[in-house]
Amino acid sequence: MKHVVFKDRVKLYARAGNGGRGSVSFRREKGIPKGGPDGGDGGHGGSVILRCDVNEDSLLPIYYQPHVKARHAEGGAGQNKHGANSADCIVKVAPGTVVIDAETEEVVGELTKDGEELKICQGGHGGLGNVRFKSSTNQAPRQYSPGVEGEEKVFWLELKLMADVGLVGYPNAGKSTLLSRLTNAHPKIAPYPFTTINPIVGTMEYPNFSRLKFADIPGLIEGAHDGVGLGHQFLRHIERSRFIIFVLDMAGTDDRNPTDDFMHLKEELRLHLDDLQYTPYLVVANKMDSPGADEKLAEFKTRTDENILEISAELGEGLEPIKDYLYKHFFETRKIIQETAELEAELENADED
Ligand SMILES: Nc1nc2c(ncn2[C@@H]2O[C@H](COP(=O)(O)OP(=O)(O)OP(=O)(O)O)[C@@H](O)[C@H]2O)c(=O)[nH]1
Ligand SMILES: [Mg+2]
Repeated sequence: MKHVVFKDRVKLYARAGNGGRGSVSFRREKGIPKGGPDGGDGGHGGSVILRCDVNEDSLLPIYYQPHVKARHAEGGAGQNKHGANSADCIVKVAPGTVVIDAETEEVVGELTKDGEELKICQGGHGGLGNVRFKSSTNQAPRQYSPGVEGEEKVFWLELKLMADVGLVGYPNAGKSTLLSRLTNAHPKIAPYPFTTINPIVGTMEYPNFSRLKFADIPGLIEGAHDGVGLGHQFLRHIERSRFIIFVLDMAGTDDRNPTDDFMHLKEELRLHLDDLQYTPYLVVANKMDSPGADEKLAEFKTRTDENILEISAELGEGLEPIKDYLYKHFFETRKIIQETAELEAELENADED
């Protein structure tokens, strides 16, 4: 079997810097025989901070370099010198990264917006120098405190792609072919199942420069919600899609029935996450150029009352209606909502006058 690396869930070992040790020192100057304590505090250790960066699109850099550390701070010194703080260690992550404490399995947070930060390991506080322990009864203290140790933790980072449209279908249905036709992406296309093993994102641009991001999600099969065919990993990506396109294989490759496929797919999504049944969707009948496709389409229409668009991704036929549908859904509906809101605001103002 092919060696498969899933880059959408990786481990991160993070360690913050220790605080510097407080100093024990006494003033020594000409003419001042018994100088008081002057040991400064230690510096503060750097923290480990994740920063969301839109230029990152995978967890691959972390997969290859899973250990991140902030440096330890410097100790304090005589003449009340504060030790230097150490810099934070900044780790760039892609938008859609979810951070999970590997020990407790708790979700610590997630980063979605460019520049957003999440502190995952707190740097240690600097220790106190002996000058801090001076009192009326203790004029020459020798006490100090060591710096606090920086936190050290292990995390799982999961990447949920954030796409406008997720392409969902059985293996071989032609999802990647469709992605390559609609967007700038160049996914691998082949006549065997599970060609796509990592989710891929492509961007479609309309003549007026409006853009939609598509995610090509690896083929789903029954039981995916239970982890069959690595289903869990893929279903996670669908959660974030604002719209779903079900791609059905009207050639019925491997003796499958596209109407049954459609019902299974919807059920898998619902079983994975109840809310997924409310994501708006479109059904496309792909491979309408193949023999027997018409009968399968007719069966679909008798067994369901879904609207279905007929296409041949391979021949690039029937794609305009998909683009138009999505344009209306994403841009015009939104515009109408906005215009209605503006109109209402205007009317309200008019009432007040
Ligand atoms: N006849 C015909 N074949 C198609 C069409 N679209 C895709 N195919 C073929 O179907 C096979 C599978 O296509 P892919 O795009 O790799 O399918 P996929 O859904 O991405 O498959 P996985 O990544 O394995 O889940 C390839 O051999 C394609 O050339 C179509 O419209 N008509
Ligand atoms: Mg594919």
